[in-house]
Amino acid sequence: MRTPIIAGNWKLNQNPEETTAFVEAIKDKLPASSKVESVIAAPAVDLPALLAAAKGSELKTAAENAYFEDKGAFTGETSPLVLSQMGINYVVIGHSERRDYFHETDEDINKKAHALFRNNLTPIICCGESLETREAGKETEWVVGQIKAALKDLTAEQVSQSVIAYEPIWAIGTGKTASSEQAQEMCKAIRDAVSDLYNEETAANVRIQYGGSVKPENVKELMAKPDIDGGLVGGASLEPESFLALVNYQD
Ligand code: G2H
Repeated sequence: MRTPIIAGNWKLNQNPEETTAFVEAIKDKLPASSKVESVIAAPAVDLPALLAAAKGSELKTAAENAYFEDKGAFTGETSPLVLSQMGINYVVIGHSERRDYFHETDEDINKKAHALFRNNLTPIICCGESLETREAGKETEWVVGQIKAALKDLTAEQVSQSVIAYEPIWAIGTGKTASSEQAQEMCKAIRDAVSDLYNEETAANVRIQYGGSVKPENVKELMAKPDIDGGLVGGASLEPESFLALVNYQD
């Protein structure tokens, strides 16, 4: 009942010309979005090119970040209001790179989630533990804490529509994937936490992705797990062939 969602997260890669060429190469080979949702999250400067090229295709679009205010004296930020006016579908918030390098807090991420819903955008809310936290055996407590903070004061209906991405920091860009069992275990813990915070129906609706060195070789095994509804993919989303292999994992 949950539609799988595979999202490429390009990070600080690709320019507008490369964005157009990428979408042209994939757009006629994507699965129907009712079967698997295919999403590209691109840098803000590439979004007009992404939207123009994706128009009329099955590809959904995402920004990699947005601010929690719609407008004002916030030099260098990206407005969620304008992303919505442009026709963007999703916004990634709370990626570990934003938390680490740009000092984003759980409170910022919660404010961003509210700002997105205020503007009819859907958040992809990232969470995940460091190697240190996992080695201390505190990973579930840590991740559930991040989720509780991110969802604070959202309604059950908003959480039902949300996407949560579990990305263990030690598996990001390292080539080290969490085993499908480790990924499933945490995605289930997140779903259980949503059930405790809201109700079973909300937990059954929220889509949970795994991220961290997802590639064509491991996507099938991860997607076969009952609580993994998708992938948030960095490195392996940068080449059209590889992205197509990911979104067409059911074939
Ligand atoms: C995790 C992921 C994309 P990669 O950051 O969000 O990147 O697939 O390169 O590990």
